[in-house]
Formats: sequence, C-alpha cells, structure tokens
Amino acid sequence: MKPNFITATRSALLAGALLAPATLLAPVALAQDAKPEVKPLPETPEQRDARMNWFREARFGMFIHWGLYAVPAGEYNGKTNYGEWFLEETKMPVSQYEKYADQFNPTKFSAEEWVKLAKDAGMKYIVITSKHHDGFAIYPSKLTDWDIERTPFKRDPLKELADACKKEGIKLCFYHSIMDWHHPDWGTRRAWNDVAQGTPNMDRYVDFMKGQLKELLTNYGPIGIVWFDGEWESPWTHARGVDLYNYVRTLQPQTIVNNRVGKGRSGMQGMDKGQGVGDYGTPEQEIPPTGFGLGVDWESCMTMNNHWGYNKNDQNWKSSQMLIRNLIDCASKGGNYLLNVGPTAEGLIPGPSIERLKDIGAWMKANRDAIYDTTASPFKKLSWGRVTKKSDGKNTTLFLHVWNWPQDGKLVVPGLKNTPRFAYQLDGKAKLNAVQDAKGITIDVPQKAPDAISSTIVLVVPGTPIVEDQGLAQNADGTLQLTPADATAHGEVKVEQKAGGKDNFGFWLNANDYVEWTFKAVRPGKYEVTTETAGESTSALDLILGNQKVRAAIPASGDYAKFQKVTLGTIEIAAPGSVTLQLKPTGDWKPINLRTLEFKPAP
Ligand code: FHN
Repeated sequence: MKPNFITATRSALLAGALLAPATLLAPVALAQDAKPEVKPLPETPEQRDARMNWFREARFGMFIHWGLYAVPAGEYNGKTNYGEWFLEETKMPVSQYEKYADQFNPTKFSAEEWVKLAKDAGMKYIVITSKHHDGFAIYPSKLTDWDIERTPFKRDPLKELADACKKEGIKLCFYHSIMDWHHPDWGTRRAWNDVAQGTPNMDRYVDFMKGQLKELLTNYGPIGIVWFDGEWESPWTHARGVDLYNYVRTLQPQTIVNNRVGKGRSGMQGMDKGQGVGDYGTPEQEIPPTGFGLGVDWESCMTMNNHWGYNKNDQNWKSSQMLIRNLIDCASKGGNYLLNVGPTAEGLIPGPSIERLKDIGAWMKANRDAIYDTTASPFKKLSWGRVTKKSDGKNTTLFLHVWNWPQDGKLVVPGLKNTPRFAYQLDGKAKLNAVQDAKGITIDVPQKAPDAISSTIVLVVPGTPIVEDQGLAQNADGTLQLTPADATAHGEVKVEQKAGGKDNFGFWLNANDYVEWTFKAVRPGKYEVTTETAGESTSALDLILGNQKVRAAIPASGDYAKFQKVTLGTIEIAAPGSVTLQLKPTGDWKPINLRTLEFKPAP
C-alpha cells in the first residue's frame, strides 16, 4: 500500500517522526552534508570516452517538459505568463495545486508519435521530465501517491515512451528535479505547502529520491542520461551530488549524468565553475561563444518559445532558421543541442513545435553528415557561418555551413594553410573548384545559395587543418561589420540571438559592463560608425579607439524590441594593423540593446 503523502514518506512513518506541522515559514536551514565526502566512481579516460561516445555522436536531442502545470497552461488569476514554475510563482496552496491531478488525462498522448517526431527531426535522444520541481511523478511510483496514478490517466507514459524509443532506436533519458516543492522532507519548505507535515529531513528526502531513481533506472530499460536539475538551493550540497552521481552509476554504469547533479553549474552559462561533478556542462537558453576544447562535453538546452512547460498564450516562437543555426552553432563548438517541447494536458505537442521540428528534419535529411559525429571548428570566428569537421586520420573533412552566401561566387576559408584535396556541395555532390591563395582557400561557389538557411560546402584537406588566425579584418574598401557575436563582452552583457542575423547585445544593465572588438585595420582613414539601438530611455556611449574617445548620444526608441538606426560618430584609423574598439557606457547611461556596428568611409 502506498504511503499517503499527507503523512510524509514511509521512513518517517517508521521512525515515528510525525511532529506537529512544521512552521510553514521561510526555508528551514538544515545540517549541511549529512554524509561523509564521497569520491566519484573510478573510470579510465578510455572507459569514459566509450560511455560518452553516443552522446558526442548524437549532437541533437529532444527535451520534454510535461506535467500537471500543462493543465492551467500558463494562465491563472488573469495572468498568462506561467509555465512549469506555476506552483512557485502563484504560491497557490499545494492542496489546491494537487487538484490539477484530477484534470490531467492526456488521452491524445501517443509515445510513438512523439518519438517519430523526434527521430524525423534528426534527434537521437529524448530527455523527459520524470519529476519536475513540483514533485509530481509522471509515472507510477511505489513511494508516493503524488504520481500519475493520482490522475484519471491510468497509463504509464514513461513505459510507453521506453517501448517506442526502443523500437525507433532513440535513447530514453530522464530529467529529474532534486528540488521538490511538494515533499515534506525537502529542506526549504514553502510557506504555501499546506499538505507537508513534520520537519524537513534531507537524509530522508535523499532516501526517497534514490528510491524513485531506482524505479526509473530499473523499470524502463537502459537510460541514456539522468538529467538532474534544481540543484541550487542550500540543502543540496556537492557531497550529496557526488553520492547521487555514484548511486545512479551503480544502478546503470553506462548512464551519463549532467553537471546539475552537483553544485558546479555556473548559472545559466551552465559550465562548471570549479568544484563540479557530472559528465557534461549545461548552458541554458544560450550557446557559449566558443567551445571548451577536446574532452569537455556540453549541451545547450533551449525552448522554442519562452516557456519550458506548455503555455497556451506564448506564441513567441523562434524561427526554424534560428533553431537550425543553433544546432549548427552548438556542433561547431563541440556541443549538443537539446531542444524543448512542452506538450499540452491532452498529450499533444503544440503545432508550431511540430512545424519547426519538420523544418529541422528536412534540413537534417540533407545535412545530417555535417552534424552527427562531428567535432568542433578549427576556426575562431568566420564572417559567413560555422564549420564542423570529421577526421579519418589521413584527411580532414571540413563541413562549411554557409549562412551569408558570397555574392561574388568566392567562398574564402580564411587562414587555412592546407592544400585542398577537393571540394563539393553536400547536397548534390557537385564538384567545386578550390585553390589556395594568400587569403587561405578560395572555393568557387554557385551564384545562388543551395539552402536559404544554411548551405553546406564540403572541403577535404590532408592531415589536420593548419589555421593561421586571421581574426577580424577590415575589408579592402574600408568597410567593416562588427557583430555582437564577434565581440568580447565584459560583465553580464550578452548576445541575444535573433532571426535574420539581427543578433543584439542584451542584458546590458550595468554601466560597468562594456564590449570590445579587436580587428585588423587595412585601410587608414576616417570612418562613420553606425548601429541600431533599442531602449526605453535616452542613453550615452563612448566609442574608444586608441586615444580617441567619441561621445555618442543614444535616443530612446521606446521599447527594447524597437530598433532604430543611430550614428555613433566618426572615428579615425591612423595606420594598418591590429586595433581595438571599445563601447563603454558613459554619462547618463541607461540600459539599451545594440546591434552590429557598421564602418563606412566618412563622407
Ligand atoms: O527551473 C528549471 C526550469 O523550470 C527548467 O526545467 C530549466 C530547463 O533546463 N531548468 C531549470 C532552470 O535552470
């Protein structure tokens, strides 16, 4: 008989630990590490590579956030911006939230349809929420009555997904939240948790969590990844993370565990900030500016709109172009792309998500070889797109992902010193002329780009690529584009990716943050510098190059999404060579968003 959640978990019952309801106040501080320091399991580099191999080859997976929060679908009390954080953000009494279980009956759910959709999009693995922060287990658990059996839907979605994944050759993986807003033993009890009783006890909670992980890692076949999350609250510690990592790996030694099992995640950048545990880093809603070198595995997880969980009002969908370019960008930096869908309470993946997955699948059908089993680009930055590569030990195949198609029919691979063996268009295999010249390797390409989103040109060179870093360079006619992606950002300011190459600097909230570009000047002279800015207030920037400082007044556009062209001023390049241009807040600075800088010879 399952323990009834109202009386806490089984171990609490046995221990007679039922006390007067804990004061439903702010988080309860608990003894730190109740366990001695434990060491990660021993594993040779070769064993680790063998275990990580499928992940590195896959490059692309589907994230699924599915739970009771799909019932309100983002709406409550006239507000429409909720998602999977519904319980926390509404601070609804848990007893009231539990009633959503009575309405969760996804009769239109088809595991086969979901898995086929992922597979046809080119995804190799699926990570689904077995339990999100609300503690609701979307499978039948023997350890709680806060699970799928509480709903009218008397099936096991995870079992059906496991069968469909096995049939279609897709890896099944589980997202599992460490933090649990519902469980009475989670260390930071919410004041609105009116069903939890007793004093939180993290050792008891960890026993419960391990019990559920044992169910998940015993009853659903081989699990590719346990994707932990919700690790940031103080009751969770590094030592508990190491212990949990080991526990998962003793249940299924081949399972991969992300870095959110411990405390290593550096915010949304997702990479370890030092003391970490887990097999790979987890940037969230962003793609790192560069890769992290061989052996450093990472995966960028992103939504298609603004929500992980289903929100029926959120129609802010990223374009298929952006999603495809994100996938390429991740692969070009040696990482994976985990793209999210948030199914409805009926069990349907939203139509706009399906449309985008089909677009991605069409591109992947023609270009999958340029993504799967590739490694990071040997180039720092390219003005026309990205590069992925494969090596057979004798030759290196470079996949040139061209986003800005050369209008003069000449695709220049800057600084590449190898003699080209041959080049061709990936789709159609049309042979292309490739010659080595002072710039690197120049390939004659057709006038029209084969693919409006990203055209793949294959260039095979002997041995490993020898690249002389060209860095950013002014064009021979003096023009120059300095994009946000090419900049070095100092502080919290970051690049917001937008469709159609309209990336902008965003989150530029701190007057101490600034951005800079270092580039090779080739044509001395005076240049007018223009850009596009958006912001609610007027602002001001200093354009700094050498000992020149030009004050630029930035007008308000009224909205952070409404960009207007702005002339920043005229700056002089005195001589050819490496120069650094800085943009620094000044005077009556107010937050702004800012796009690419354009240099044009001054009139
Ligand atoms: O709080 C969660 C959030 O709901 C969502 O699950 C994302 C997905 O990676 N992870 C956490 C925020 O970092």
